[in-house]
Amino acid sequence: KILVLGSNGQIGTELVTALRNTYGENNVVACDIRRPDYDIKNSGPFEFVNVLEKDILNNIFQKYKPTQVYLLAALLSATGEQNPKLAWDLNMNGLLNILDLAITYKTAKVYWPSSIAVFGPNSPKVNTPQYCVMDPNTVYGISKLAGERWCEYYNQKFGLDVRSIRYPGLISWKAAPGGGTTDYAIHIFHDALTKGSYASFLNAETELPMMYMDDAIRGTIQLMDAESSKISIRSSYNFGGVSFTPEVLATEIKKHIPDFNLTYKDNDPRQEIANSWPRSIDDSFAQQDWGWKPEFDLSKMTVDMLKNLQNKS
Ligand code: VAH
Repeated sequence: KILVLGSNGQIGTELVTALRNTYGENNVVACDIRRPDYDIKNSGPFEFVNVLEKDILNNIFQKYKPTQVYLLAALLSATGEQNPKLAWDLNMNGLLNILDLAITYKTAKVYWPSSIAVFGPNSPKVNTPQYCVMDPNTVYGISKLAGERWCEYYNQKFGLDVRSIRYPGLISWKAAPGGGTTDYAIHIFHDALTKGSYASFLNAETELPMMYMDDAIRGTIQLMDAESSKISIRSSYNFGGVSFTPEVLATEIKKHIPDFNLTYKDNDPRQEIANSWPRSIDDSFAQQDWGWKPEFDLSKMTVDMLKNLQNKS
């Protein structure tokens, strides 16, 4: 059995579907603190799980004896800044609970997402390398950097096969985003279609590393399927897709919606978070170790987002 904890989130929603397509619906157990409210087709097994309740978690491991566990439950950057102690508690103790139970129940593989949020103001901004100064100044980033250290520790000390990717901002249409700084790049598409305009909370020059969800899901499964001997990074892999600013994204959208109008809101706290992050990522380790290669550039992503959002509404 495969457990996906945080199955209702932006990544979890799509990862559950992808894993069920590969391993069979009844072999992937969706776990979250609330039932999926989006998709009645998601009829596979579901468990109410709070990753901070170790006794409930222990019962779930006991019941399913999972061969793989994906821990996606977390508070993201913007929400985390509104609730720092909860963000630290959930992101950190949730991970430690899973790492311990994976050892106890001899789980073959564990997946845990990190983020470009582990980089900070003094990290190199362009083509940020796998190894460099990392001074994250959001609780989310601090928890992800600490989490990476713990993952590598459990691999080295206990031989746990835990794998991780530093996701850039992820763009998708199936599930709503959850409190991230990069979410402007999702809302802009919804508003372009429904209102013909969007007011961005990040300024025109804010270039951030982004990736289409299809690429992120494919890369995640590619990493999990790779031979363990090929995995040279046990903290978390840099992962690059495409970098752009709100201005560049709006220009791309205008190719399809010519009178789309982008405006800017200032004084949003997310601007400060975005300013601390890289503009682009060097993911040569992922390319070399397990053959990573993105498929969606900005133009292909824009076409796919607009097409699917139009069909969805
Ligand atoms: C966030 N979408 O904005 C997440 C992600 C790199 C960004 O970690 O917090």
